[in-house]
Amino acid sequence: MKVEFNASLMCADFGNLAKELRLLQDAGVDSFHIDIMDGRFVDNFAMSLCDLCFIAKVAKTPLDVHLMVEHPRVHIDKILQHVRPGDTIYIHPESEYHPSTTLNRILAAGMVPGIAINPCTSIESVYEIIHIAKKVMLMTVDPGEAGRPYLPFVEEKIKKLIHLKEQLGIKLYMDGACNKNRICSYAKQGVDGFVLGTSALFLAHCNYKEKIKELRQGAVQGC
Ligand code: S6P
Ligand code: MG
Repeated sequence: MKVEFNASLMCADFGNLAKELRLLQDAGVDSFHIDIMDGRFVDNFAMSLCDLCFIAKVAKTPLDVHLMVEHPRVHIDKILQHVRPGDTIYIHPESEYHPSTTLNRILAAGMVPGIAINPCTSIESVYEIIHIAKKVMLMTVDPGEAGRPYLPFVEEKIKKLIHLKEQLGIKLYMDGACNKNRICSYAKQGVDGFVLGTSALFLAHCNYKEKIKELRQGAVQGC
């Protein structure tokens, strides 16, 4: 099974965003990961609606919108106006009183509903909502910024979800500090995709095409 690579655009060169999108597309990334923040759920702003609107207009690659905002139900209609059918929208169940309502709105609009869960959120506390989500993205760092330290205690949760994913009918993704070694190891164990930020893709003088090829080989053959 092909491992998915989602390029975290908040790590790209915003002065040359159109060129970055072209290069990443040519390199064969599977989606553009768009981190939208409100400065409340996390202490940062990163990307917002104008960025999403521009990217959705020019990109051929599917979008992977990661909402790190309080009460996403308040903003979901604005987000849904800009994405294209089949794009994925992740909400954090920790940020919503009734996450099932918001996920069902995403589903009804023809998008793929996903949940992103913080390192300190247990599977047990989101188990019911996983039945609506098609994708679960495990944060392996505290969300808000690129380049944050990996939190090793999430490993137990990743293994539990790998074990449950078939039964739950979900795909499993990792976001945060996904470096080459972690990608090799977790792809082999059954994680379906990885968000690539400063740990694997947005490195100084990186040739995206060569790097994606190298990471794909590692995911299949091991490091
Ligand atoms: C930030 C956001 C992430 C980062 C990505 C950066 O919380 O949700 O998607 O952009 O994790 O990757 P890295 O390798 O710099 O940690
Ligand atoms: Mg993210």
